[in-house]
Amino acid sequence: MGCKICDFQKRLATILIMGFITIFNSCKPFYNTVYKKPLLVDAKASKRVKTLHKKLFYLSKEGFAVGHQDATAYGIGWKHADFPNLIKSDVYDMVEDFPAVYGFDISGVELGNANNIDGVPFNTMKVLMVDAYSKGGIITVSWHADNPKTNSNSWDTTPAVNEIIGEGALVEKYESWLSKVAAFLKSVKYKGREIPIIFRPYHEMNGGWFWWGNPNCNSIEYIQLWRNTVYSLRDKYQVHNLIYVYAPNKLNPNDNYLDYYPGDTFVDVLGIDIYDFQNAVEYSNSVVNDLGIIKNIANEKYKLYALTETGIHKSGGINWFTESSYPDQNWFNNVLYPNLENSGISWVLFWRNGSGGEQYMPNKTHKSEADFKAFAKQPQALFLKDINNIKY
Ligand code: BMA
Repeated sequence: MGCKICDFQKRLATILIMGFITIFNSCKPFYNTVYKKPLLVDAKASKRVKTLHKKLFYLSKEGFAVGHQDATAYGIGWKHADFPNLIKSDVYDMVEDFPAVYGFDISGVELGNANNIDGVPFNTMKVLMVDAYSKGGIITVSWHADNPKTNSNSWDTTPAVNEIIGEGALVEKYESWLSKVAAFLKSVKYKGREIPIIFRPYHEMNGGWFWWGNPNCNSIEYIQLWRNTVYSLRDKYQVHNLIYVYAPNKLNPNDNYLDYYPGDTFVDVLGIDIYDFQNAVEYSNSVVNDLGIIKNIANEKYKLYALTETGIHKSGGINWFTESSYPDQNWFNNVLYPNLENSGISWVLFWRNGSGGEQYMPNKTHKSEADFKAFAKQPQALFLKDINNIKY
């Protein structure tokens, strides 16, 4: 016959040990000597934002998260049609895993439109964002805002910034646009709370193709616009689920990365957009050079950094991936991976697989499918399952 008192003592001991383990785990400090407390733009950033920032930090020690713009919104030959029964993705079709980063663009939200510039309904976008977040995915949002002066699109380079800052005539109008941006970003909720979003507005400002870019807006105006946007979103509309990314386009010889930089207290992550215009050598040089510069700045400022847009591009909207003179079928392994390996970036985002000649990610049966599958197996290329396995 067993000793009841001994049994009781054993059970008590087990309960105490479990209790200690729980207390010990929950007391594990969020910050430590490796991951020091960052200076986030938003001092009131949600716990989820802080956790996302920490996740981006730790994953950059293992490799880089692989992202795709509009990953689940549409792809080659399909469009969120089967939604919500099926979440589809060109990446998943090739590698049986989702991207780790999901990009979305909120162009049109400022006008109260139902669909974004590429025909993605904002309601669908929200569900796709929440689905991605619930699976452990990272969400990033860009904003091809219309030109507030002309009401034409972002590529209308009529100067507008000086009218939406300071005493400008369109300040109120722009403020109402920001209120709609804020309302949308705050409305994306999972289990009742806002999901964390990496927000990358006013990108590629060192290029001349957007109304907020050089020379359509000078750096003083740009910085004011950026800061005002933060003041509105963060302070006026109390949006606390954002990580802010500053992302110029690839640096031309006379560009200084920090030319338009809004300041350390207004930027969380340093980004850059670099495309391969069918010149792998030039592309590699830019990636190595620009990421090298950003890495130094980021280390100095204790910030994260990322390759916020990339892919092979051909002006004129011809689908480069289906052309006979395709540049390098093994571009992902021959050109991209060697440049990104050990670069220290937190993520890379491939631009969208749209119709009408814009395809930056292969899809099933694409001539680079095998190459992409091999890329996905590279140790530092992290997809959704990989980032879910990282402890932080
Ligand atoms: C740009 C292009 C456009 C698109 C916009 C927003 O880079 O791809 O065709 O409308 O992004 O996604």
